Amino acid sequence: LNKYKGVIPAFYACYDENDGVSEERTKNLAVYLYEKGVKGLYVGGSSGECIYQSIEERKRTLKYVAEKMKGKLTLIAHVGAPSTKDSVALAKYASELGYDALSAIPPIYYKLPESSIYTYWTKIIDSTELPFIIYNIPQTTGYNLSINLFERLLENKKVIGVKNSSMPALDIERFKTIGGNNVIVFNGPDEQYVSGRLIGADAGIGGTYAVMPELFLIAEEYVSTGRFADSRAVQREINNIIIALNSLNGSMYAVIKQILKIQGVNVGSVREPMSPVIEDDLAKIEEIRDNINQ
Ligand code: HMN
Repeated sequence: LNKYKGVIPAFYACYDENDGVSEERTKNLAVYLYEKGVKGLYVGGSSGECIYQSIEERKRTLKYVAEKMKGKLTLIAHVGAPSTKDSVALAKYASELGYDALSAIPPIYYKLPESSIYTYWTKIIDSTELPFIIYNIPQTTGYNLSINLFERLLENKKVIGVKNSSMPALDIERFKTIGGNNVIVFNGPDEQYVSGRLIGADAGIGGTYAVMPELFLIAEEYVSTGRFADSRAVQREINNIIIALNSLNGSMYAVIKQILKIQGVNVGSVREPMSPVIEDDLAKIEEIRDNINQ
């Protein structure tokens, strides 16, 4: 499981000027992150605006990233979609492309019983030979992975981990304690990277890593070498930046993309109903960018 241990940015949706998925920009972002020294990429998740994209667009993003990074980075494909049918189609496609692992949120919108959630995840898992990482993100899906369902899913040897984005660090501790060494637990909340790692997460996947990979890589180095006071100081810096990213008019991802653009990696803006950045905020965005790089 070592290939999953490290800093894994959640990959962004990369659009052209007409809001279409851009091959060139997708590949550029992948190369940019590779050169920063990250361990892998989590493609097509929340940060990938998966819920706003057609299955065709999601397939194209999966393809472009694989074409550039297969064999170089650990590639995790997020394949969760509203219907089981679409999720399975994405899973099969990611498997053909040579992804290392699959991941999926639980079913969204309708409140389904745990038996349906179990069947949903299991059908995705059964559709390919790839390992599977459960994605728990109750604040957006409305479902919080129960210990009972977690244990049931772990009976399937293809389930190798959980990406936990709920805020209680306790959840990470529980999943790690129950999963043990055969299961990899990913920290989800970037604001708690250091605490997540200390309480049991083996690695991290996050939506703000790509705009400040150096900071997460340093935090990881400090945690793994026992320099806890230093790791806390880096976490404070990270949190100041995340709070600033969320203090403007555009959605956090729009602000992040504007910063990437200033740095020479243009991945377009966000898809509506997420809001783009506004002219009045551009100077403040420059300031955030300077804080990241100081
Ligand atoms: C993904 O699936 O693309 C992200 O990794 C999801 C991730 O856990 C993010 N959580 C949410 O979006 C709710 C965090 O990385 C989040 O972006 C970060 O903690 C800033 O709040």
